[in-house]
Amino acid sequence: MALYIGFDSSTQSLTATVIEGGGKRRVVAEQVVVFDEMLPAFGTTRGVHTSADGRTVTAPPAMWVAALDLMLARLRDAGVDLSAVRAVSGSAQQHGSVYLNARFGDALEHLDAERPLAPQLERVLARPDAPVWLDCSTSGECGELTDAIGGPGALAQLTGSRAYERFTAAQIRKFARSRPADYAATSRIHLVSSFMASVLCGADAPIDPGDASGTNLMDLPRRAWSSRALEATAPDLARRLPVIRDSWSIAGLIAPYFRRRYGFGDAKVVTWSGDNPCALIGLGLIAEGQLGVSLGTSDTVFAATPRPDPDPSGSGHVFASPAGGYMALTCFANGSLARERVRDAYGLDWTGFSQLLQSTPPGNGGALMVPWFVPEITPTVDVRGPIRRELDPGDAARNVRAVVEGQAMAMRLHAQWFAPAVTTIRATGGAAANRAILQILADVFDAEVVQIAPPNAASLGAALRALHADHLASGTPMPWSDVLEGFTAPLPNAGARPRQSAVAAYAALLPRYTALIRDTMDRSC
Ligand code: XUL
Repeated sequence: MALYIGFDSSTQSLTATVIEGGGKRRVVAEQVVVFDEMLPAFGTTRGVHTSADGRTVTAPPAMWVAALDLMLARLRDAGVDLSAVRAVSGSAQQHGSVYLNARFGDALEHLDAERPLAPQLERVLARPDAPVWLDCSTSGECGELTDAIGGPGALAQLTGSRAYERFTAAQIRKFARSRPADYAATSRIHLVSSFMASVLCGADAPIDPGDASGTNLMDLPRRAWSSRALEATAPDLARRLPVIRDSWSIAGLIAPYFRRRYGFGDAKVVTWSGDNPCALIGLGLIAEGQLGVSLGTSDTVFAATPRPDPDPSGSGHVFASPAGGYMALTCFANGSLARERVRDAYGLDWTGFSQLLQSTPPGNGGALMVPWFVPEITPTVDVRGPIRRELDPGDAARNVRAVVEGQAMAMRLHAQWFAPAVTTIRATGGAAANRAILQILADVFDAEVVQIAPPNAASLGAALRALHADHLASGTPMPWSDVLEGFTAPLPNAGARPRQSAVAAYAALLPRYTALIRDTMDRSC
């Protein structure tokens, strides 16, 4: 039996999807470690620490490695034969950066299998907290980086995105300037993905082009660090960054720590990638033509694309795809964060939320919500909302519908630059289990929404990447279509088809929604 593990180290949890890659091709196990609940000592709320003004958002890397220990113990105790694992890979929340001192390499080489990981690695962190993608405290740094490269268009042409607060370049610049002594003591800066891969293989792992695209530091067409962007960011940055290697490269064999403690054999560690690039694979979107929607802590919409052409409006991103080629993506910070705020405000659970959603008509009788509960990424605004029109804050049912409709209409608007006409949407993420939410997406996009069987496309995508890379490294390469076979087919009788009366209601509502966003932005400037 040949097993492959895909991890997803995301904002609120660590997921592992274990697949059998031989003749049977099936998901063997899926486990989730929820940070707040299962690792309460780290004191996170929804996986992060947030400053009083809501702008600085960090998470402790020690928590992510503690979750890895917990996860492997759970997989072993659930009867997964870890000695049969041929390769592991992973997906991680994008943009976050981990700052390590000169003792990092030595600590990785000498991990004691009798003791847990977190206390052994805490002392190698040059800062105990890592800035994560929800951080929006670096507007000044973004402006400086943009000016140094010659404007937002030039930076997007070079790196795939204009400067974004959460992207790694702005975060590194802020750290280097505000804490120069700690920056001087930092010998290595990893992304969450390459940090986790380094721990697994016991040595510095490379960064893949998919996740490096979320740094504003990589020359996207060349898939190599851009010396201009590095110089504009912080002094002596090149020697602090790991190398960029193909997403299918082998970072190393799994470290002795994991062999002794959990019973792994010679498992390969395949370079990790970002959660969105991995979700692209896990949803089976290796060729152009279909749209992926991930309804997680962030909501993202994405699709494979052959060329690295940036969004002309400047609000989306182009990333390298881990299958080769590129992916276009738009990210919204107010994903499940906004849905949960509405659910909690009316004292509902998810069943109650769905019931109320189904009790109201498409278009909500004209009631609208722009669901900006935390500062939004797309469009980039610091407005705290939500903003309501013709919507009574006391009306639970209409507020539930308004948050989901507002999110779906925002996705439609901001996916237009790369997907003007969509026929099929592949959905993943926690909220994709909710049929009523999928129905709204189908009606707003006038497209069929399908679901794949494993609930977490990012960890499945990581497992599939491990399978693909293992075959390549073993001299038996497998085309992507064969890798995906049996794993990413749409589930029968799931998902949603557009209903023409609802499609018409949203076609009428969309211009009003666009005007409401424009009005709000004009007032906030
Ligand atoms: C993408 C982004 C988020 C994180 C969430 O640009 O910021 O989707 O990757 O994990």
